[in-house]
Amino acid sequence: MGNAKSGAVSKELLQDLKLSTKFSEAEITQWYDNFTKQCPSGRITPTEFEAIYARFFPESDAKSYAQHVFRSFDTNEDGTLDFREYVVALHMTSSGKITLKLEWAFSLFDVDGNGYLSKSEVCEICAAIFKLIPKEEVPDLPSDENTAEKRADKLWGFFHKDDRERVAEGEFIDGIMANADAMRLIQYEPSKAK
Ligand SMILES: [Ca+2]
Ligand SMILES: [Ca+2]
Repeated sequence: MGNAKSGAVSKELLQDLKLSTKFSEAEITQWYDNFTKQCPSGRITPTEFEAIYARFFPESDAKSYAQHVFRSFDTNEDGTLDFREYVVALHMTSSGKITLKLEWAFSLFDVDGNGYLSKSEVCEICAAIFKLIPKEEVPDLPSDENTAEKRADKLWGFFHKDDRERVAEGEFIDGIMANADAMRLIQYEPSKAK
């Protein structure tokens, strides 16, 4: 019954996603239904993705952040997000496991994808994150975090590296885990969520 539905998620993909994300079959099927409803083409474009972020951050400029997040999720680098990439993204960002979130954060900061972070990459992502912060919240920020440059300097300081050195994934994760301030600087969550 109902097995004639052409839009169902394939067995192979279901199996693959169950293994790589630990989500249940029911959860994956539910997301697939939502995904195909909201995205009949089966692929999310960068423009659609930016629109989602614009809705989520109505009082700020989320465009460059959305572009970086999109890049970090588009693991096969074909310029769109398919259902598999979407579910893996959900898995990484919604997981309660901090190391998993930080692995994703590392890929977000690793703009050129070479497996290391440079100071300029940290500056670039800190600038994108800073643009997420609504202007009226900026005066309330600590004085060493109230510009994108200061935030990048502070964050870089947690890795104990020279400006010309680079940070490997393990060093990034250790540096963030050891400092609550660092954890705050690599993200921005709207405070007025409710
Ligand atoms: Ca893709
Ligand atoms: Ca890099």
